[in-house]
Amino acid sequence: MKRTGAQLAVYALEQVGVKFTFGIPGTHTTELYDALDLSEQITPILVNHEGSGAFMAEALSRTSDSIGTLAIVPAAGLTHAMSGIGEAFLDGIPMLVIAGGTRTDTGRHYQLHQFDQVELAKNITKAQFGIKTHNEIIPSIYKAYEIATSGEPGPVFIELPVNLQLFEGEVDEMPAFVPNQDQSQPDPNKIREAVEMLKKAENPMLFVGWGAVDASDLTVELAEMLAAPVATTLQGKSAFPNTHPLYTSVGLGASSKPSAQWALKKHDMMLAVATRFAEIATGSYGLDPPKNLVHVDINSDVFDKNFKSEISIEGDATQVIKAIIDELKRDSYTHNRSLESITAKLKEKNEKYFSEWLKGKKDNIVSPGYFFKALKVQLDKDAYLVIDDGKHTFLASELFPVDLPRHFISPTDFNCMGYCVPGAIATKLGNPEQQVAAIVGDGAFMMTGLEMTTAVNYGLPVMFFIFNDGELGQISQFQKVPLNSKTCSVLGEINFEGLAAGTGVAYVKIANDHESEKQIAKAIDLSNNGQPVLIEVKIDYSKKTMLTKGVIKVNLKRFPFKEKIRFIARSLKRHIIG
Ligand SMILES: Cc1ncc(C[n+]2csc(CCOP(=O)(O)OP(=O)(O)O)c2C)c(N)n1
Ligand SMILES: [Mg+2]
Repeated sequence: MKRTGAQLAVYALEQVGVKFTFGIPGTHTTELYDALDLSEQITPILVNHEGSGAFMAEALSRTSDSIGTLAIVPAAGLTHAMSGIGEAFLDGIPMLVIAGGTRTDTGRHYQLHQFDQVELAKNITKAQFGIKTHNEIIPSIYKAYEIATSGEPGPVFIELPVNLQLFEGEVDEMPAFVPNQDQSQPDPNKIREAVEMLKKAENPMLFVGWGAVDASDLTVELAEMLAAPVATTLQGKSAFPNTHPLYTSVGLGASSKPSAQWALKKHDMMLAVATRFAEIATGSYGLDPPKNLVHVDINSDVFDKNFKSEISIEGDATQVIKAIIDELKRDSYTHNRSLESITAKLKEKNEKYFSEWLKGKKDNIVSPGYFFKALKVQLDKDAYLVIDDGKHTFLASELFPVDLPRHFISPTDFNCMGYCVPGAIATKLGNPEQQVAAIVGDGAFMMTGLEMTTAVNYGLPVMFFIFNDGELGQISQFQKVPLNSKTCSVLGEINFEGLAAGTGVAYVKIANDHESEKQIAKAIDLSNNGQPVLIEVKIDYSKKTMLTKGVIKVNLKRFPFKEKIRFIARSLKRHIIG
Protein backbone atom coordinates (compact mmCIF):
# COMPACT_ATOMS: atom_id res chain seq x y z
CA MET A 1 0.00 0.00 0.00
CA LYS A 2 1.08 3.59 -0.60
CA ARG A 3 1.26 6.18 2.18
CA THR A 4 3.19 9.39 2.85
CA GLY A 5 5.72 9.27 5.65
CA ALA A 6 3.67 11.85 7.55
CA GLN A 7 0.59 9.59 7.40
CA LEU A 8 2.61 6.58 8.56
CA ALA A 9 4.11 8.50 11.47
CA VAL A 10 0.75 9.80 12.67
CA TYR A 11 -0.79 6.33 12.38
CA ALA A 12 2.00 4.92 14.57
CA LEU A 13 1.68 7.76 17.11
CA GLU A 14 -2.06 7.12 17.34
CA GLN A 15 -1.41 3.43 17.90
CA VAL A 16 0.87 4.11 20.89
CA GLY A 17 -1.77 6.36 22.45
CA VAL A 18 -0.39 9.83 21.76
CA LYS A 19 -3.03 12.51 22.42
CA PHE A 20 -1.02 15.72 22.08
CA THR A 21 2.15 16.83 20.37
CA PHE A 22 4.02 20.02 21.27
CA GLY A 23 6.15 22.16 19.01
CA ILE A 24 6.34 24.76 16.26
CA PRO A 25 6.00 23.73 12.61
CA GLY A 26 8.66 24.57 10.04
CA THR A 27 9.25 23.75 6.41
CA HIS A 28 10.50 20.31 7.42
CA THR A 29 7.36 19.41 9.36
CA THR A 30 4.39 21.02 7.60
CA GLU A 31 3.30 17.64 6.17
CA LEU A 32 3.60 16.05 9.60
CA TYR A 33 1.56 18.87 11.12
CA ASP A 34 -1.09 18.54 8.41
CA ALA A 35 -1.40 14.81 9.12
CA LEU A 36 -1.57 15.53 12.86
CA ASP A 37 -4.32 18.06 12.24
CA LEU A 38 -6.32 15.43 10.35
CA SER A 39 -5.99 12.96 13.22
CA GLU A 40 -9.09 12.53 15.36
CA GLN A 41 -7.05 11.35 18.31
CA ILE A 42 -4.10 13.73 18.35
CA THR A 43 -4.13 17.50 18.82
CA PRO A 44 -0.92 19.28 17.85
CA ILE A 45 -0.30 22.10 20.34
CA LEU A 46 1.51 25.23 19.19
CA VAL A 47 3.98 26.61 21.72
CA ASN A 48 6.07 29.80 21.80
CA HIS A 49 9.39 28.01 22.28
CA GLU A 50 10.40 24.37 21.88
CA GLY A 51 12.02 24.46 25.34
CA SER A 52 8.53 25.06 26.72
CA GLY A 53 7.17 22.38 24.40
CA ALA A 54 9.60 19.87 25.88
CA PHE A 55 8.68 20.86 29.45
CA MET A 56 5.04 20.37 28.44
CA ALA A 57 5.70 16.93 26.98
CA GLU A 58 7.59 16.00 30.14
CA ALA A 59 4.81 17.21 32.44
CA LEU A 60 2.13 15.48 30.36
CA SER A 61 3.95 12.17 30.74
CA ARG A 62 4.22 12.71 34.49
CA THR A 63 0.58 13.58 35.06
CA SER A 64 -1.41 11.63 32.47
CA ASP A 65 -1.48 8.23 30.83
CA SER A 66 -0.45 9.40 27.37
CA ILE A 67 3.18 9.87 26.42
CA GLY A 68 4.44 13.45 25.98
CA THR A 69 5.50 13.92 22.37
CA LEU A 70 7.39 16.66 20.55
CA ALA A 71 6.98 17.53 16.87
CA ILE A 72 9.85 19.89 16.06
CA VAL A 73 11.97 21.25 13.24
CA PRO A 74 15.47 19.83 12.67
CA ALA A 75 18.40 21.00 14.77
CA ALA A 76 17.15 24.41 15.96
CA GLY A 77 13.98 22.80 17.32
CA LEU A 78 16.03 20.11 19.00
CA THR A 79 18.57 22.43 20.61
CA HIS A 80 15.72 24.56 21.99
CA ALA A 81 13.92 21.46 23.24
CA MET A 82 16.93 20.02 25.00
CA SER A 83 16.12 21.60 28.38
CA GLY A 84 12.93 19.59 28.72
CA ILE A 85 14.45 16.50 27.17
CA GLY A 86 17.19 16.73 29.81
CA GLU A 87 14.57 16.80 32.58
CA ALA A 88 12.97 13.67 31.15
CA PHE A 89 16.34 11.96 30.74
CA LEU A 90 17.56 12.51 34.30
CA ASP A 91 14.20 11.92 35.98
CA GLY A 92 13.21 8.81 34.03
CA ILE A 93 10.19 10.27 32.25
CA PRO A 94 9.02 8.76 28.94
CA MET A 95 8.95 11.08 25.94
CA LEU A 96 8.94 10.83 22.15
CA VAL A 97 10.92 13.47 20.28
CA ILE A 98 9.97 13.54 16.59
CA ALA A 99 12.09 15.96 14.58
CA GLY A 100 11.87 16.63 10.89
CA GLY A 101 15.06 15.93 8.99
CA THR A 102 16.62 17.62 5.98
CA ARG A 103 16.24 16.07 2.53
CA THR A 104 18.11 12.84 2.01
CA ASP A 105 17.32 12.54 -1.72
CA THR A 106 18.89 15.64 -3.25
CA GLY A 107 22.58 15.21 -2.51
CA ARG A 108 22.71 18.85 -1.45
CA HIS A 109 24.86 20.14 1.37
CA TYR A 110 24.42 23.10 3.75
CA GLN A 111 20.67 22.73 3.71
CA LEU A 112 18.57 24.80 6.08
CA HIS A 113 18.75 23.24 9.58
CA GLN A 114 21.13 20.52 8.35
CA PHE A 115 22.94 19.03 11.33
CA ASP A 116 23.77 15.59 12.67
CA GLN A 117 20.79 15.50 15.01
CA VAL A 118 21.14 11.85 15.92
CA GLU A 119 24.63 12.59 17.26
CA LEU A 120 23.32 15.66 19.07
CA ALA A 121 20.60 13.63 20.76
CA LYS A 122 22.91 10.85 21.92
CA ASN A 123 23.83 12.14 25.35
CA ILE A 124 20.35 13.19 26.31
CA THR A 125 18.05 10.43 25.04
CA LYS A 126 17.79 6.70 25.68
CA ALA A 127 17.84 5.79 21.97
CA GLN A 128 17.93 7.50 18.60
CA PHE A 129 16.32 6.52 15.29
CA GLY A 130 17.41 8.10 12.02
CA ILE A 131 14.67 6.88 9.69
CA LYS A 132 15.73 6.18 6.10
CA THR A 133 12.74 4.50 4.39
CA HIS A 134 8.95 4.50 4.55
CA ASN A 135 9.00 0.89 5.71
CA GLU A 136 11.00 1.81 8.83
CA ILE A 137 8.61 4.47 10.10
CA ILE A 138 5.97 2.42 11.95
CA PRO A 139 8.35 -0.18 13.46
CA SER A 140 10.77 2.56 14.54
CA ILE A 141 8.06 4.53 16.35
CA TYR A 142 6.79 1.35 18.05
CA LYS A 143 10.30 0.46 19.13
CA ALA A 144 10.94 4.03 20.30
CA TYR A 145 7.78 3.92 22.41
CA GLU A 146 8.78 0.62 23.97
CA ILE A 147 12.24 1.91 24.85
CA ALA A 148 10.81 5.17 26.20
CA THR A 149 8.35 3.38 28.49
CA SER A 150 10.27 0.29 29.62
CA GLY A 151 12.93 -0.21 32.31
CA GLU A 152 13.83 3.22 33.61
CA PRO A 153 11.72 5.32 31.22
CA GLY A 154 13.19 8.21 29.26
CA PRO A 155 13.11 10.27 26.06
CA VAL A 156 13.73 8.71 22.64
CA PHE A 157 14.68 10.66 19.51
CA ILE A 158 13.32 10.02 16.01
CA GLU A 159 14.41 11.89 12.89
CA LEU A 160 11.91 11.80 10.04
CA PRO A 161 13.39 13.32 6.85
CA VAL A 162 11.13 15.80 5.09
CA ASN A 163 11.20 13.91 1.78
CA LEU A 164 9.76 10.82 3.45
CA GLN A 165 7.02 12.93 5.03
CA LEU A 166 6.17 14.60 1.71
CA PHE A 167 6.22 11.71 -0.71
CA GLU A 168 4.29 8.49 -0.90
CA GLY A 169 6.15 5.26 -0.44
CA GLU A 170 5.19 1.62 -0.65
CA VAL A 171 4.84 -0.13 2.73
CA ASP A 172 4.28 -3.84 3.27
CA GLU A 173 1.79 -3.46 6.11
CA MET A 174 0.27 -1.13 8.71
CA PRO A 175 0.56 -3.33 11.80
CA ALA A 176 -1.32 -2.52 14.99
CA PHE A 177 0.80 -1.79 18.07
CA VAL A 178 1.01 -4.73 20.44
CA PRO A 179 2.56 -3.76 23.79
CA ASN A 180 5.37 -5.91 25.05
CA GLN A 181 3.98 -8.00 27.93
CA ASP A 182 7.36 -9.20 29.13
CA GLN A 183 7.56 -8.37 32.86
CA SER A 184 10.68 -9.81 34.42
CA GLN A 185 10.19 -10.62 38.09
CA PRO A 186 12.56 -9.57 40.90
CA ASP A 187 14.91 -12.23 42.24
CA PRO A 188 12.93 -14.20 44.89
CA ASN A 189 16.09 -15.02 46.88
CA LYS A 190 16.90 -11.36 47.25
CA ILE A 191 13.32 -10.60 48.28
CA ARG A 192 13.68 -13.29 50.95
CA GLU A 193 16.96 -11.82 52.20
CA ALA A 194 15.42 -8.35 52.35
CA VAL A 195 12.44 -9.66 54.27
CA GLU A 196 14.70 -11.37 56.81
CA MET A 197 16.50 -8.08 57.30
CA LEU A 198 13.25 -6.16 57.68
CA LYS A 199 12.03 -8.67 60.26
CA LYS A 200 15.19 -8.30 62.31
CA ALA A 201 15.24 -4.52 62.19
CA GLU A 202 14.27 -2.62 65.33
CA ASN A 203 13.63 0.67 63.54
CA PRO A 204 13.26 0.33 59.79
CA MET A 205 12.77 3.40 57.64
CA LEU A 206 11.57 3.80 54.03
CA PHE A 207 12.91 6.25 51.46
CA VAL A 208 11.04 6.40 48.16
CA GLY A 209 11.47 8.23 44.87
CA TRP A 210 9.52 9.02 41.70
CA GLY A 211 9.91 5.48 40.33
CA ALA A 212 7.64 4.31 43.16
CA VAL A 213 4.95 6.90 42.41
CA ASP A 214 2.49 4.31 41.15
CA ALA A 215 3.14 2.01 44.12
CA SER A 216 1.80 4.49 46.66
CA ASP A 217 -0.94 2.24 48.09
CA LEU A 218 1.46 -0.66 48.49
CA THR A 219 4.07 1.58 50.11
CA VAL A 220 1.44 2.72 52.61
CA GLU A 221 0.57 -0.92 53.34
CA LEU A 222 4.22 -1.82 53.84
CA ALA A 223 4.98 1.23 55.99
CA GLU A 224 2.02 0.38 58.21
CA MET A 225 3.02 -3.30 58.46
CA LEU A 226 6.47 -2.19 59.59
CA ALA A 227 5.50 0.94 61.53
CA ALA A 228 8.27 2.56 59.50
CA PRO A 229 8.60 6.32 58.97
CA VAL A 230 8.77 7.33 55.32
CA ALA A 231 10.77 10.05 53.57
CA THR A 232 10.66 10.81 49.86
CA THR A 233 12.87 12.46 47.29
CA LEU A 234 11.74 15.79 45.86
CA GLN A 235 10.57 14.19 42.59
CA GLY A 236 8.94 11.45 44.62
CA LYS A 237 7.10 13.75 47.07
CA SER A 238 3.75 12.45 45.82
CA ALA A 239 4.82 8.80 46.02
CA PHE A 240 3.56 8.67 49.62
CA PRO A 241 0.56 10.57 51.02
CA ASN A 242 2.02 13.52 52.88
CA THR A 243 -0.76 13.64 55.46
CA HIS A 244 -0.23 9.97 56.40
CA PRO A 245 0.93 9.76 60.04
CA LEU A 246 4.13 7.92 59.01
CA TYR A 247 5.21 10.54 56.48
CA THR A 248 8.14 12.72 57.46
CA SER A 249 9.67 14.91 54.78
CA VAL A 250 11.20 15.43 51.40
CA GLY A 251 14.89 14.59 51.62
CA LEU A 252 17.22 12.72 53.91
CA GLY A 253 19.84 14.23 56.19
CA ALA A 254 20.53 17.74 57.43
CA SER A 255 18.31 19.29 54.77
CA SER A 256 15.20 17.30 55.63
CA LYS A 257 12.55 18.37 58.12
CA PRO A 258 13.13 17.52 61.82
CA SER A 259 10.73 14.54 61.69
CA ALA A 260 12.87 12.86 59.02
CA GLN A 261 16.05 13.72 60.91
CA TRP A 262 14.61 12.07 64.01
CA ALA A 263 13.64 8.93 62.05
CA LEU A 264 17.03 8.82 60.35
CA LYS A 265 18.84 9.06 63.65
CA LYS A 266 16.86 6.15 65.06
CA HIS A 267 16.87 3.88 62.00
CA ASP A 268 18.86 0.67 61.98
CA MET A 269 17.72 -0.47 58.56
CA MET A 270 16.63 1.38 55.42
CA LEU A 271 14.55 0.20 52.51
CA ALA A 272 15.16 2.65 49.66
CA VAL A 273 12.97 2.28 46.60
CA ALA A 274 13.50 4.07 43.29
CA THR A 275 15.94 6.67 44.53
CA ARG A 276 19.55 7.29 43.50
CA PHE A 277 20.47 9.19 46.68
CA ALA A 278 21.16 12.12 44.38
CA GLU A 279 22.40 15.53 45.51
CA ILE A 280 19.02 17.21 46.02
CA ALA A 281 17.44 14.20 47.72
CA THR A 282 20.27 14.03 50.21
CA GLY A 283 20.89 17.79 50.59
CA SER A 284 24.42 17.51 49.15
CA TYR A 285 24.90 13.99 50.55
CA GLY A 286 24.46 15.38 54.06
CA LEU A 287 23.94 12.13 55.94
CA ASP A 288 25.93 9.24 57.34
CA PRO A 289 25.61 6.11 55.19
CA PRO A 290 22.18 4.55 55.75
CA LYS A 291 22.33 1.46 57.94
CA ASN A 292 21.63 -1.99 56.52
CA LEU A 293 20.54 -0.51 53.23
CA VAL A 294 18.26 -2.54 50.96
CA HIS A 295 18.28 -0.66 47.69
CA VAL A 296 15.57 -1.33 45.10
CA ASP A 297 15.66 0.17 41.63
CA ILE A 298 14.71 -0.75 38.09
CA ASN A 299 18.10 0.53 36.98
CA SER A 300 20.93 -1.50 38.51
CA ASP A 301 23.45 1.23 37.59
CA VAL A 302 22.37 3.23 40.63
CA PHE A 303 23.36 0.61 43.21
CA ASP A 304 26.34 1.37 45.46
CA LYS A 305 27.03 4.68 43.66
CA ASN A 306 26.54 7.04 46.59
CA PHE A 307 25.86 4.64 49.46
CA LYS A 308 26.81 1.01 49.79
CA SER A 309 23.87 -1.37 50.01
CA GLU A 310 23.70 -4.65 51.92
CA ILE A 311 21.19 -6.00 49.44
CA SER A 312 20.34 -4.56 46.05
CA ILE A 313 17.22 -5.67 44.20
CA GLU A 314 16.77 -4.87 40.55
CA GLY A 315 13.12 -4.52 39.73
CA ASP A 316 10.00 -2.47 39.32
CA ALA A 317 8.93 -0.74 42.56
CA THR A 318 5.37 -2.09 42.51
CA GLN A 319 6.50 -5.68 41.96
CA VAL A 320 9.22 -5.57 44.59
CA ILE A 321 7.11 -3.91 47.28
CA LYS A 322 4.28 -6.34 46.57
CA ALA A 323 6.65 -9.29 46.78
CA ILE A 324 8.01 -8.05 50.13
CA ILE A 325 4.49 -7.58 51.52
CA ASP A 326 3.48 -11.07 50.33
CA GLU A 327 6.51 -12.65 52.01
CA LEU A 328 5.89 -10.77 55.26
CA LYS A 329 2.28 -11.94 55.19
CA ARG A 330 3.33 -15.51 54.48
CA ASP A 331 5.46 -15.32 57.61
CA SER A 332 2.50 -13.83 59.54
CA TYR A 333 4.80 -10.97 60.45
CA THR A 334 3.72 -8.33 62.92
CA HIS A 335 5.99 -5.63 64.26
CA ASN A 336 6.49 -5.14 67.97
CA ARG A 337 6.93 -1.39 67.91
CA SER A 338 4.54 1.21 69.28
CA LEU A 339 3.01 2.70 66.16
CA GLU A 340 1.28 5.30 68.33
CA SER A 341 4.45 6.61 69.89
CA ILE A 342 6.21 6.78 66.51
CA THR A 343 3.38 8.63 64.81
CA ALA A 344 2.90 10.91 67.83
CA LYS A 345 6.55 11.92 67.65
CA LEU A 346 6.36 12.57 63.91
CA LYS A 347 3.17 14.60 64.35
CA GLU A 348 4.71 16.68 67.10
CA LYS A 349 7.83 17.39 65.02
CA ASN A 350 5.89 18.16 61.83
CA GLU A 351 3.44 20.45 63.60
CA LYS A 352 6.20 22.27 65.43
CA TYR A 353 8.10 22.78 62.17
CA PHE A 354 5.04 24.21 60.43
CA SER A 355 4.22 26.46 63.36
CA GLU A 356 7.64 28.10 63.03
CA TRP A 357 6.37 29.48 59.71
CA LEU A 358 3.32 31.06 61.36
CA LYS A 359 4.83 33.67 63.65
CA GLY A 360 2.32 36.46 63.24
CA LYS A 361 0.73 37.91 60.14
CA LYS A 362 2.67 40.66 58.35
CA ASP A 363 1.17 43.84 56.89
CA ASN A 364 3.58 44.44 54.04
CA ILE A 365 4.67 41.04 52.74
CA VAL A 366 3.38 37.47 52.32
CA SER A 367 4.66 34.82 54.73
CA PRO A 368 5.12 31.43 53.04
CA GLY A 369 3.47 29.61 55.98
CA TYR A 370 0.18 31.53 55.80
CA PHE A 371 0.21 31.39 52.01
CA PHE A 372 0.60 27.62 51.73
CA LYS A 373 -1.83 27.01 54.57
CA ALA A 374 -4.50 29.04 52.79
CA LEU A 375 -3.71 27.42 49.45
CA LYS A 376 -3.99 23.91 50.91
CA VAL A 377 -7.31 24.66 52.59
CA GLN A 378 -8.84 26.17 49.48
CA LEU A 379 -7.61 24.00 46.61
CA ASP A 380 -9.50 20.83 45.77
CA LYS A 381 -7.98 17.65 47.20
CA ASP A 382 -7.14 16.42 43.71
CA ALA A 383 -5.51 19.67 42.55
CA TYR A 384 -2.10 19.45 40.89
CA LEU A 385 0.86 21.51 42.04
CA VAL A 386 3.56 22.27 39.47
CA ILE A 387 6.77 23.86 40.74
CA ASP A 388 9.86 25.45 39.23
CA ASP A 389 13.39 25.56 40.53
CA GLY A 390 14.34 28.06 43.21
CA LYS A 391 13.62 28.95 46.79
CA HIS A 392 9.90 28.54 46.14
CA THR A 393 10.56 24.87 45.30
CA PHE A 394 11.68 23.99 48.79
CA LEU A 395 9.06 26.15 50.46
CA ALA A 396 6.38 24.27 48.52
CA SER A 397 7.96 20.91 49.26
CA GLU A 398 8.20 21.66 53.00
CA LEU A 399 4.94 23.51 53.51
CA PHE A 400 2.37 22.05 51.09
CA PRO A 401 1.25 18.47 51.79
CA VAL A 402 0.30 16.41 48.72
CA ASP A 403 -1.66 13.20 49.04
CA LEU A 404 -2.26 11.91 45.54
CA PRO A 405 0.38 10.26 43.37
CA ARG A 406 1.74 12.37 40.49
CA HIS A 407 -0.01 15.49 41.85
CA PHE A 408 3.24 17.35 42.63
CA ILE A 409 5.84 17.73 39.90
CA SER A 410 9.06 19.70 39.74
CA PRO A 411 12.25 19.88 37.67
CA THR A 412 14.64 18.11 39.96
CA ASP A 413 17.94 16.50 39.04
CA PHE A 414 18.42 18.27 35.69
CA ASN A 415 17.03 21.23 37.62
CA CYS A 416 16.15 23.50 34.75
CA MET A 417 14.49 26.83 35.51
CA GLY A 418 11.54 27.69 33.27
CA TYR A 419 9.74 24.36 33.76
CA CYS A 420 6.73 25.48 35.73
CA VAL A 421 4.59 27.64 33.44
CA PRO A 422 4.67 25.22 30.49
CA GLY A 423 4.57 22.21 32.82
CA ALA A 424 1.40 23.51 34.46
CA ILE A 425 -0.22 24.20 31.09
CA ALA A 426 0.39 20.61 29.96
CA THR A 427 -0.83 19.27 33.30
CA LYS A 428 -4.12 21.10 32.77
CA LEU A 429 -4.30 19.84 29.19
CA GLY A 430 -4.02 16.27 30.45
CA ASN A 431 -6.33 16.85 33.43
CA PRO A 432 -8.98 19.34 32.36
CA GLU A 433 -11.30 18.49 35.26
CA GLN A 434 -8.74 19.14 38.01
CA GLN A 435 -7.37 22.42 39.32
CA VAL A 436 -3.75 23.14 38.45
CA ALA A 437 -1.69 25.59 40.50
CA ALA A 438 1.74 26.66 39.31
CA ILE A 439 4.22 28.00 41.87
CA VAL A 440 7.02 29.82 40.08
CA GLY A 441 9.78 32.24 41.05
CA ASP A 442 9.94 35.60 39.28
CA GLY A 443 13.28 34.64 37.65
CA ALA A 444 12.06 31.32 36.31
CA PHE A 445 8.84 32.98 35.19
CA MET A 446 10.86 35.38 33.03
CA MET A 447 12.24 32.40 31.08
CA THR A 448 8.99 30.87 29.87
CA GLY A 449 6.19 33.05 31.30
CA LEU A 450 5.03 34.24 27.89
CA GLU A 451 3.83 30.69 27.38
CA MET A 452 0.75 31.91 29.28
CA THR A 453 -0.51 32.83 25.80
CA THR A 454 -0.67 29.08 25.08
CA ALA A 455 -2.93 28.67 28.12
CA VAL A 456 -5.12 31.44 26.72
CA ASN A 457 -5.12 30.09 23.15
CA TYR A 458 -6.19 26.62 24.25
CA GLY A 459 -8.54 27.75 27.02
CA LEU A 460 -6.56 26.26 29.92
CA PRO A 461 -7.41 28.02 33.18
CA VAL A 462 -4.19 27.46 35.11
CA MET A 463 -3.40 29.51 38.24
CA PHE A 464 0.13 30.91 37.91
CA PHE A 465 1.35 31.98 41.37
CA ILE A 466 4.49 34.08 40.91
CA PHE A 467 6.67 34.45 43.99
CA ASN A 468 7.99 37.95 43.47
CA ASP A 469 11.08 38.63 45.57
CA GLY A 470 12.83 40.65 42.85
CA GLU A 471 15.76 38.24 42.93
CA LEU A 472 17.06 34.87 41.91
CA GLY A 473 16.40 34.12 45.54
CA GLN A 474 17.85 30.64 45.85
CA ILE A 475 21.18 31.93 44.54
CA SER A 476 21.29 35.40 46.10
CA GLN A 477 20.83 33.86 49.55
CA PHE A 478 24.00 31.84 49.00
CA GLN A 479 25.87 34.97 47.87
CA LYS A 480 24.75 37.19 50.71
CA VAL A 481 26.67 35.78 53.66
CA PRO A 482 29.97 34.59 52.15
CA LEU A 483 30.31 37.31 49.49
CA ASN A 484 28.19 40.18 50.79
CA SER A 485 27.11 40.75 47.20
CA LYS A 486 24.33 39.75 44.85
CA THR A 487 26.18 39.64 41.57
CA CYS A 488 23.74 39.01 38.71
CA SER A 489 21.03 37.77 41.04
CA VAL A 490 18.89 40.93 41.33
CA LEU A 491 16.17 41.18 38.71
CA GLY A 492 14.89 44.43 37.20
CA GLU A 493 11.43 45.78 37.95
CA ILE A 494 8.79 43.66 36.25
CA ASN A 495 5.25 44.84 35.66
CA PHE A 496 3.34 41.62 36.21
CA GLU A 497 -0.03 43.28 35.87
CA GLY A 498 1.07 44.55 32.45
CA LEU A 499 2.26 41.07 31.50
CA ALA A 500 -1.09 39.62 32.51
CA ALA A 501 -2.91 42.20 30.42
CA GLY A 502 -0.58 41.66 27.47
CA THR A 503 -1.07 37.92 27.44
CA GLY A 504 -4.79 37.92 28.19
CA VAL A 505 -4.78 36.30 31.62
CA ALA A 506 -6.53 37.68 34.70
CA TYR A 507 -4.43 39.38 37.38
CA VAL A 508 -4.63 39.08 41.15
CA LYS A 509 -2.14 40.46 43.65
CA ILE A 510 -1.36 39.27 47.16
CA ALA A 511 0.58 41.98 49.00
CA ASN A 512 0.38 40.83 52.62
CA ASP A 513 -0.74 38.06 54.95
CA HIS A 514 -4.15 39.56 55.57
CA GLU A 515 -4.96 39.26 51.85
CA SER A 516 -3.76 35.69 51.24
CA GLU A 517 -7.02 33.85 51.90
CA LYS A 518 -9.26 36.29 50.06
CA GLN A 519 -7.02 36.66 47.03
CA ILE A 520 -6.37 32.92 46.71
CA ALA A 521 -10.14 32.41 46.79
CA LYS A 522 -10.49 35.00 44.04
CA ALA A 523 -7.85 33.28 41.88
CA ILE A 524 -9.47 29.87 42.35
CA ASP A 525 -12.82 31.34 41.45
CA LEU A 526 -11.47 32.88 38.25
CA SER A 527 -9.78 29.62 37.31
CA ASN A 528 -12.89 27.56 38.09
CA ASN A 529 -14.73 29.88 35.72
CA GLY A 530 -12.35 29.09 32.86
CA GLN A 531 -9.91 31.99 33.20
CA PRO A 532 -6.13 31.52 33.36
CA VAL A 533 -4.85 33.81 36.08
CA LEU A 534 -1.54 35.30 37.13
CA ILE A 535 -1.27 35.85 40.87
CA GLU A 536 1.60 38.09 41.95
CA VAL A 537 2.69 37.12 45.44
CA LYS A 538 4.96 39.57 47.29
CA ILE A 539 6.76 36.78 49.08
CA ASP A 540 8.87 37.01 52.21
CA TYR A 541 12.04 34.97 51.74
CA SER A 542 13.71 36.05 54.97
CA LYS A 543 13.31 32.66 56.67
CA LYS A 544 15.54 29.86 55.45
CA THR A 545 14.18 26.48 54.39
CA MET A 546 15.61 23.26 55.84
CA LEU A 547 17.15 22.60 52.44
CA THR A 548 19.10 25.86 52.55
CA LYS A 549 20.17 25.43 56.17
CA GLY A 550 21.19 21.83 55.59
CA VAL A 551 23.14 22.46 52.42
CA ILE A 552 25.10 25.36 53.98
CA LYS A 553 25.89 23.28 57.05
CA VAL A 554 27.13 20.17 55.29
CA ASN A 555 29.11 21.97 52.62
CA LEU A 556 30.91 24.33 54.99
CA LYS A 557 31.77 21.42 57.26
CA ARG A 558 33.42 19.65 54.34
CA PHE A 559 35.63 22.57 53.28
CA PRO A 560 39.35 22.03 53.94
CA PHE A 561 40.34 23.91 57.14
CA LYS A 562 42.40 26.57 55.30
CA GLU A 563 39.60 27.27 52.84
CA LYS A 564 37.08 27.56 55.65
CA ILE A 565 39.25 30.20 57.34
CA ARG A 566 39.71 32.03 54.04
CA PHE A 567 35.96 32.07 53.44
CA ILE A 568 35.12 33.26 56.95
CA ALA A 569 37.84 35.94 56.81
CA ARG A 570 36.66 37.17 53.41
CA SER A 571 33.07 37.27 54.57
CA LEU A 572 33.98 39.28 57.68
CA LYS A 573 36.11 41.66 55.66
CA ARG A 574 33.36 42.28 53.12
CA HIS A 575 30.71 42.74 55.77
CA ILE A 576 32.85 45.13 57.85
CA ILE A 577 34.86 47.04 55.25
CA GLY A 578 32.52 46.45 52.30
C1 LIG B 1 18.42 27.02 33.42
C2 LIG B 1 18.92 27.36 34.77
N1 LIG B 1 19.70 28.46 34.95
C3 LIG B 1 20.18 28.76 36.18
C4 LIG B 1 19.90 27.96 37.26
C5 LIG B 1 20.49 28.27 38.64
N2 LIG B 1 19.43 28.63 39.58
C6 LIG B 1 18.85 27.75 40.42
S1 LIG B 1 17.66 28.41 41.37
C7 LIG B 1 17.92 29.93 40.72
C8 LIG B 1 17.11 31.11 41.19
C9 LIG B 1 15.72 31.09 40.71
O1 LIG B 1 15.15 32.36 40.89
P1 LIG B 1 13.60 32.55 40.91
O2 LIG B 1 12.98 31.86 39.77
O3 LIG B 1 13.28 33.98 41.08
O4 LIG B 1 13.17 31.72 42.18
P2 LIG B 1 13.46 32.06 43.71
O5 LIG B 1 14.71 31.33 44.09
O6 LIG B 1 13.62 33.54 43.84
O7 LIG B 1 12.27 31.50 44.40
C10 LIG B 1 18.93 29.90 39.76
C11 LIG B 1 19.40 31.08 39.01
C12 LIG B 1 19.09 26.82 37.01
N3 LIG B 1 18.77 25.94 37.97
N4 LIG B 1 18.60 26.57 35.78
MG1 LIG C 1 12.84 35.13 42.73
